[in-house]
Amino acid sequence: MHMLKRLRRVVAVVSATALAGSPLLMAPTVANASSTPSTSRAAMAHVTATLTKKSIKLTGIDRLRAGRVMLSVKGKGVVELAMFTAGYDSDDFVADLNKFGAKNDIKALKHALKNTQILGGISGGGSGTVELPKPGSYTPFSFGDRGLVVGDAFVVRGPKRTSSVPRTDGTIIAKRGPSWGGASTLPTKGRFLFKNKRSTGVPHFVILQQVAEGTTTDQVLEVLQSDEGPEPPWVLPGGMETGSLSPGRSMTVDYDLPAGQYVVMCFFPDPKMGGMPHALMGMLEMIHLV
Ligand SMILES: [Cu+2]
Repeated sequence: MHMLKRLRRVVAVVSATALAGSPLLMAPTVANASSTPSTSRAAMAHVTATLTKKSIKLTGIDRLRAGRVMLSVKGKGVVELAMFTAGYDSDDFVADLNKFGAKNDIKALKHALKNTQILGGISGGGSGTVELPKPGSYTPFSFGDRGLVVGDAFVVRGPKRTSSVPRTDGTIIAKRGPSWGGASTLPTKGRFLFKNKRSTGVPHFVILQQVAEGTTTDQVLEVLQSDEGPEPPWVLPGGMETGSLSPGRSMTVDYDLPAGQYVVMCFFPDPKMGGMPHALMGMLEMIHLV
């Protein structure tokens, strides 16, 4: 999906009363995002999520232990994993996010975030690793065109498995500001570590959007802030996105993208800024895939 369409949808939701029944955020998969075949068949458990319009089915969850697991996703959209606090469940999550989506109800967004740890997620066709921090119940979910899809919860048991982060080719770090840190160049194909620093206090996700060489973050911001207008010529077809991470969490993402310049963005709605997507608060950075 094109950057502008995607952003405008987020902005529309954030500012909107007109979208009842069309909960929350964000974007389906971008073309070109694809997974690197898994080479390490080591001890790490492998969960596969299959996303349809109405459901998320998981395999590989029997006798799963806490710790890092490989996650592969099939279907159109991003499948993310959540862990809820005691007394809060997926019905509450859906209700809060629908309230936020329909009426920009910031209280509902804050309530959801207070009770939910988002542990990362992977786009359809992709793979990566996420960490299930402790024994307990985990719930898969996905935001799509038709709203929020939630799958059945699954239980993981302890003791936690010692699971090291796989080797990565670079790091993308969400920092306070909100802003980006980490690598300024990555290979065109490989695996990056995405880390959300605890000090950010809010979830973040990664969108990589290919842009023409020399495009500036000011140019991107200007376009994101405008409601109208054609897709600018510097928007190029390469791109991918991840699911969100709560503060202090990390995930790894396998990717394979065309070489060139990319803008790194996050559109997570900021609860302290009236639900403004982080990119509009300046969470934009240019990197190169070489
Ligand atoms: Cu963000």
